[in-house]
Amino acid sequence: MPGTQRYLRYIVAALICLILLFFFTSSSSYQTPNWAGSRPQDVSSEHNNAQTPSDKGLPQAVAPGERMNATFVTLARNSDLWDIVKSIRHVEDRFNRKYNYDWVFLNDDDFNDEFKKVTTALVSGNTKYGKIPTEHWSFPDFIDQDRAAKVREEMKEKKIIYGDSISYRHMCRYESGFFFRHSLMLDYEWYWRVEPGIELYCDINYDAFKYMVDNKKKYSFVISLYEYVETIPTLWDATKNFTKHFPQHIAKDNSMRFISDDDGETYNHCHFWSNFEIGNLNWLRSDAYMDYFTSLDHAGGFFYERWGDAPVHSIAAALMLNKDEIHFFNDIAYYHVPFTHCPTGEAYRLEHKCHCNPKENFDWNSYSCTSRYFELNNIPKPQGYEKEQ
Ligand SMILES: Nc1nc2c(ncn2[C@@H]2O[C@H](COP(=O)(O)OP(=O)(O)OP(=O)(O)O)[C@@H](O)[C@H]2O)c(=O)[nH]1
Ligand SMILES: [Mg+2]
Repeated sequence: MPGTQRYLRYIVAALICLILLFFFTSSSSYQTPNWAGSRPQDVSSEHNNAQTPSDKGLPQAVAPGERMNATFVTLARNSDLWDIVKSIRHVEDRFNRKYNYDWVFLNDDDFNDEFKKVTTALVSGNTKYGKIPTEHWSFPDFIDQDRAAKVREEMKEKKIIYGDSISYRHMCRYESGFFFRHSLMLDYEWYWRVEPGIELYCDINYDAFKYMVDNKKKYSFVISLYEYVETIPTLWDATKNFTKHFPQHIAKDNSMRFISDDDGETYNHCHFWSNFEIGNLNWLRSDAYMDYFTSLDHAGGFFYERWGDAPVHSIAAALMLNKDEIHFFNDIAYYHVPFTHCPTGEAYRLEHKCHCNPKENFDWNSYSCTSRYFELNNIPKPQGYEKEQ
């Protein structure tokens, strides 16, 4: 009997060992292959369907209401692609994904397929691509090319920025007198200019174009500053020549005090920085503006000096529009190298998810002209501006 009992004990112990062995081996073989195998399987099935939850896209948060007859407009080369896509991303994320306005791209060359494909993918509105006619991007016949070449040499020696560039001069002349007449732009009444490499720092939760329409604005800015004097030595003489011949184009309630400290005798070099503009195309197409551009063009300073479109647009707006037709978009927080407009006032910045550093705001810097705009228009400066001076 004791022998039988011992056998039974051996059998029970062996059974227990077998059960334990089965339990351990089966649990590890259950976990390991499934853990290791399930994820690659899931991933590959996602790839097969080419659809992750985010691929399906979030519902579009499109703002209700009417749209203005407006477009974004960008002058660019194919080589600007990877800088303009950054700008588009900012504009879409902060504003246009809710409004879906069109975007016109202009170039003195043909845009290539890559440029068109990538920008079209990013813009929520329709995209249009235009080639600039050669006669809008070349030396007019009344320009003495030898004289222009000599000036470029001199400016190169003086190290004036873009002083030796022909294409920069064509660009400034084009932005001054032609972009609003391009056939693609004729469909629109309002434009918002966007350059490569800009940033928008705050949400824009209303239609800036509609603001312009509803408030009878014609031109707007976010940054103003003094122009580099060497690029425009005779621009003011040419302007005075224009005002003498076309006094009828000067607005009664103009902003002369923004651009001159001596009632028009001399130019103080203040201008609105035109790499950002929201404006009215019909104003630029008006006789008043066109007479100004034509008289400046014949004076030759786009080529014999290096007149920029910023002082040209600004002087025109200051003289030919009434004060209340020019708007400062304090709420459009903006960067174009090297200056930032970051709205003054913490409450606004927090509410609009701004990501600019208020210490970098240029508005109240001594090199900015924006204080003059506030004073001229009797607008109180925002609370806290002193701390940003
Ligand atoms: N198609 C075309 N576009 C140009 C040319 N030169 C400049 N642009 C565009 O004209 C606008 C102004 O040129 P920018 O080079 O930005 O001039 P800027 O703003 O004075 O100077 P930075 O931005 O500091 O270089 C931008 O939208 C450029 O993409 C050109 O030769 N051809
Ligand atoms: Mg630029």
